[in-house]
Amino acid sequence: MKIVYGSGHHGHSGAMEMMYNRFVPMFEKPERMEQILARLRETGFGQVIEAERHGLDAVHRVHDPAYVRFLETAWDRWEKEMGIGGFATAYMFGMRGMNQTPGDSIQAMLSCYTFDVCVPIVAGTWEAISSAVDATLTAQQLVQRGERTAFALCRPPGHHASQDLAGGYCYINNAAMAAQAFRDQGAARVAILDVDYHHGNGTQRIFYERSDVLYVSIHGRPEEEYPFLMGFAAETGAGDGTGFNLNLPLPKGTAWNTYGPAFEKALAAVKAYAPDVLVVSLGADAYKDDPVSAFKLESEDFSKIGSGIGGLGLPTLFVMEGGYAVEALGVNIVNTLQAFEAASP
Ligand code: SP5
Ligand code: ZN
Repeated sequence: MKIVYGSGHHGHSGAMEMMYNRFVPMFEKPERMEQILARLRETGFGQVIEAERHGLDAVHRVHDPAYVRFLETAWDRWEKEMGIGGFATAYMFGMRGMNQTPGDSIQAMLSCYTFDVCVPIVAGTWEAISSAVDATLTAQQLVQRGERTAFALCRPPGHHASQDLAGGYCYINNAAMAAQAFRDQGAARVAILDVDYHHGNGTQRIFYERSDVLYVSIHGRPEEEYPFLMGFAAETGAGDGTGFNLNLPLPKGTAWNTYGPAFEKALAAVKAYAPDVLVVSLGADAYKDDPVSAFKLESEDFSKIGSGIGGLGLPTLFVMEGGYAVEALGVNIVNTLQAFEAASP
């Protein structure tokens, strides 16, 4: 399996995030990639290649160009307008039901284009975002040109980001962009299977009214887990997209005995849709020791996820999402990919 590494991510680091009652160093940090690369070297699995440069055309197919421009210029605007360093983050968010002027200031833009306090912007953020886009599109091209599979190993992740909103460590929705690229290059139907512990509210939003991209997600129940406002089972799509969004929320403490049956349902939904290609939003934060989540999957359970996906026999693009138990992250990701290959028909 070719693994396309977005190596330009290192400068996206050093910021803090809110953990309900205190500021902590961001969980979504460069060491995550190092751990996965180390495990790949240790096991000899896969062939790591560099991402090729791509422009922003594919990004603009799923994101508002003005939003993308904001991401690109936010750090410079912050430094110039605020005259301080640190990291750019919103001070307030949209005020529902009250008149407001979007404005052209960095504060107004942060308020308009972000939805939570987990998307800090530093000097290296845009380079990291572009690097993840390049890795994803390079891997997408490999599958488009006939490889059975490829893995985009990159950060920042993407599944919380929608057309014009960043949140949950995510700025550009890499998986959604890849799904759209497959559609634009001839696939009639694309399925996205999101096994990150969190609901991919951004991906759901992007494809909610469409029947040409199926979104299936297994995640912590929104009643008790981030992103709290979306990810309910009743959200099944709208308009043309009715019936093409499947949320499988599970309670805190979920281990394989509960996860397994939901995973089977997810696989069955993908199979029934009969897509031309599958995009997997691959997060490993359902792991038992993950610091931001509450499922109880073991490292061996990631092998079950990989073999279940491999058994579908579809051209499959894996795109990296979350996973913050850094010591185990390499093992969990590589277990998934190895089992996928072993189970592939
Ligand atoms: C891509 C991705 O995985 N984004 C996740 C963003 C989650 N941010 C909110 C985290 C909530 C922290 N929960 C703390 C639980 C403490 N045990
Ligand atoms: Zn997650």
